[in-house]
Amino acid sequence: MTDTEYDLKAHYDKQEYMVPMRDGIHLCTAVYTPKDSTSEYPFLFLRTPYSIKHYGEEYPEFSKMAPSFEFVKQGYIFVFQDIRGTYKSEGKFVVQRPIRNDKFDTFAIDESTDNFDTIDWLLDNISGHNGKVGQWGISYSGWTTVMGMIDPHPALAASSPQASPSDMFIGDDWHHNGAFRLMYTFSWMASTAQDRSVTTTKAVQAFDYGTPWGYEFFLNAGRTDQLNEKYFDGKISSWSDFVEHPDYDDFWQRQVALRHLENITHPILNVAAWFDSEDFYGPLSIFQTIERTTPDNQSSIVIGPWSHGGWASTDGASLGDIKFGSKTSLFYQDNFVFPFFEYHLKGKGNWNPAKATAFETGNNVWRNFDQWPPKDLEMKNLFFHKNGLLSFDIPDENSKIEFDDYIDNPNNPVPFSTSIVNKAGDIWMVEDQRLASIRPDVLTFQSNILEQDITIAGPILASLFVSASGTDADYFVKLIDVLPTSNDGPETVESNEIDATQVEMAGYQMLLGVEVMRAKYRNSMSHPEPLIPGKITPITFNIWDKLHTFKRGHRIMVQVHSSWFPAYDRNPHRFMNIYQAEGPDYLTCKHKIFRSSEFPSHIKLPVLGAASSTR
Ligand code: PG9
Repeated sequence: MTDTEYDLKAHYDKQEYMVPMRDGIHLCTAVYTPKDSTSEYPFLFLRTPYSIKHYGEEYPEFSKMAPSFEFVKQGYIFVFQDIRGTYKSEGKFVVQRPIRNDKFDTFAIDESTDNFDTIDWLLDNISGHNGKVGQWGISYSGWTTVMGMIDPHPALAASSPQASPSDMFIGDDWHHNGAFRLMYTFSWMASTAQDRSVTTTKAVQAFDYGTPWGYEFFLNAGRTDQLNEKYFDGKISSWSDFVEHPDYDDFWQRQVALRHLENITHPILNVAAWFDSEDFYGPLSIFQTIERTTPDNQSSIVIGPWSHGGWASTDGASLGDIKFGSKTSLFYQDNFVFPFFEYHLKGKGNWNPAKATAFETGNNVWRNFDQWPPKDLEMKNLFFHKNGLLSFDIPDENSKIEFDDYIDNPNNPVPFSTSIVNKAGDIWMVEDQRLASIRPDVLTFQSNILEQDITIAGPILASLFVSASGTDADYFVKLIDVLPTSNDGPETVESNEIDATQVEMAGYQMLLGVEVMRAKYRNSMSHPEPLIPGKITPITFNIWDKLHTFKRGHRIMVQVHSSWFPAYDRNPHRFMNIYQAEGPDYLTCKHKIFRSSEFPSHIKLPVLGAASSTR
């Protein structure tokens, strides 16, 4: 039998149940049980707000059942549930419902109690199980997996949260360092968060943007705080909740999953992707929090060169124009997620992973580390210099007039991608930055041609000294790997980088990492402070982790700019509630980025010593 011939109905029975929760609400739950009754099987559980999709007697494609086909072949009891308030489940949907305040209130509910109550019900009502439950899910379902890890049911034997957000104000779907991710949040809310009055099996009608070009749509969309009324007849109450909380207040802090991750002692497999445009901060911070709070944990992380969920939806051999030399998703499926659950739920095979396994882009190899970030890192400063040079030498000019400047016009913001789209996707996370480099509102610094490989492993920090003519501003910092051009000399060019099929890659500026800081949050996300026009101000922030080798013959590039639209909303350059900004509020702003010995703007690279990992 080949994978494509597999007949799910011949191997699995299906039942759909309305499972009661402790407050009397029922959640729609589909259970697929192996027909083979000679063995007992563990549950593999997934909870989603996006619909279990196949209701009644309908079966999904077998490839949609599990993290890989191997699970289906080996036999599990697959359980899928619409979470509270979504699709066929009763109750009210609350986007990322916070953990209940009072854990002693026996009727208080949240996603963690719904998780617990469902597992309890499954154990009592489904026959043929072995008493063990594994839970997994990507993104929102990764987050519900994390909720299940909080005060877990004793039968929960293994959890794999994959690309789960952890903090929606700091670094996941809705905001990064307080800057609002306009395009993504709008499309997500339009499809997932519309208030409903009755249970349904149908998705809402796709939103009609009236143009394929999101840049144009959002430039003309109007005040962010009025978009719910304007486009959705006020039916997205979460949009209104969001815009009523422009700063990092209790509304946002109560949703932070990390606050509840204590004593997580059961086995955990965290999964993250280097080029995840939605949730990279989440899985990394979840892993790191468990490391900190639970010294005797059984948690590990695998980080691959994928887009959001790409390890389950692609073979992982490439992303956009970038090739990774092997099918990295299949490597992960066969060596991580399948053995993890087989071992912990069935006692089969072995599970003894490194604490962190990460794919090194640039060199295209998997590496094992006994901690993340690895030991033996040397933080090396890469300074901005005149004429767009980036160098490890500290600038020697001791002058306040050593700076580069640009004017950001919010009515002509820097586009986040060259694609004409109104939903972002992920390819922009590795997109060629050449078109950004030539814009006058983007500053570009690049190193000389590297004479030897430089491998970085861990968090990259941006440290800017800026002044602005306005009272608020955004600063985006991008780290880029510049591939050799034929002018760089044949001896510096790896033969597999510029070949007949990849000529366009010569000089390619591959985006590697990017982050923004909304300047009013530079000292506190909860207590914004204006910039003082013209005053030199330090702004530092994390542009998060990478494992990457800049190869000999390449250059390292950094770009700095002040808009990236419509991935992020525009900063009006006025200290105000940006959700209320409209036409005349948007001012052009002159930005200066300083590069003297007194104000040495730079990025800090975590340079890896040779002996810190195994391959
Ligand atoms: N990144 C999406 C999400 C996760 C959690 C909350 C809201 C959105 C997702 O892909 O599910």
